Parts: sequence; structure tokens; C-alpha cells
Amino acid sequence: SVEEAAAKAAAHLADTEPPTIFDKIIDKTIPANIIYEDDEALAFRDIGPQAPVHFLVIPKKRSGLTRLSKATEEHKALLGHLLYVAQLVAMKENLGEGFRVCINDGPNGCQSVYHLHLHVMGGRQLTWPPG
Ligand code: IU
Repeated sequence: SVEEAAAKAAAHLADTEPPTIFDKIIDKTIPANIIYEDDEALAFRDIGPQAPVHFLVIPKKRSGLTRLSKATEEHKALLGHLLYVAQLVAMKENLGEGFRVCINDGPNGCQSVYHLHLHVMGGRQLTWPPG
């Protein structure tokens, strides 16, 4: 049935991992410098900026996405939306000369917060490759 399919999808996307500090930023129990918000996404300035402009774009519902490598077919629209928001806010932040979007995944990717987030950095000449 439709109900069974919905329940199965919800279970599949359920968060079994512990909440992170980003949940408190989303529910506004700890302050953050929020620069964009819609029904699905939130963007706020990184507390340890690596460039003159450095903000994070996160899904408001983690939906099982502790890290990018947990993505399934069900996440495709959300992933597209987050990338769209990244450029939307980058343009609002006057990063028309260019910027970088980065996702750190897992230990080798140097991920520290297990709630999917896109880093958006700009406002200076960036170099390549990153460390
Ligand atoms: P990472 O990709 O998981 O390593 O990035 C986590 C980022 O979250 C990192 O750049 C931190 O500076 C940033 N951050 C934050 O902006 N606010 C916080 O309360 C915490 C981390 I904890």
C-alpha cells in the first residue's frame, strides 16, 4: 500500500546516529549567524572561517545523511537543492568572481560534524589542491 511504502521510506531515512550541534543551530537553541533559511535548508557562517566568506549549507532534517556517502536515490532532490542554495547564497555574498563548494566525508575527508554540510568559501584567491 501507499502507507506501507511511505513507512518503509521513512524508516530507511531515519536517523539512528546521535544528534549533532547542528540540530541545536537548526532549532535555534544555540545561536549561529544564519544567512539563509527555507523549508529544507539552512545556511550559516562557519565559526572557524577558512576564507573571508565561509558558510555552511545544511539540510534542516538530517534524513540519515550523517555523511554524503550515506546518500540514496531518495536523497537526490535534497542534494540538488543544497547545491542550488550554495550558489544562491554565494551570489548574495558577492562571490561572483568565484568560490569553492566542498563536502568533507568521513575520517579521511576530515569530517568532524556528522550532519551533512556543504562548505562554501570565497572572497579571496583560493589555491588548488586543498590539503
Ligand atoms: P567538517 O567538514 O565536518 O570538518 O566541518 C565542520 C565545520 O563546522 C567546521 O568548519 C567548523 O568550524 C564548523 N562548525 C561551526 O560552524 N559551528 C559549530 O558550532 C561547530 C562547527 I562544533
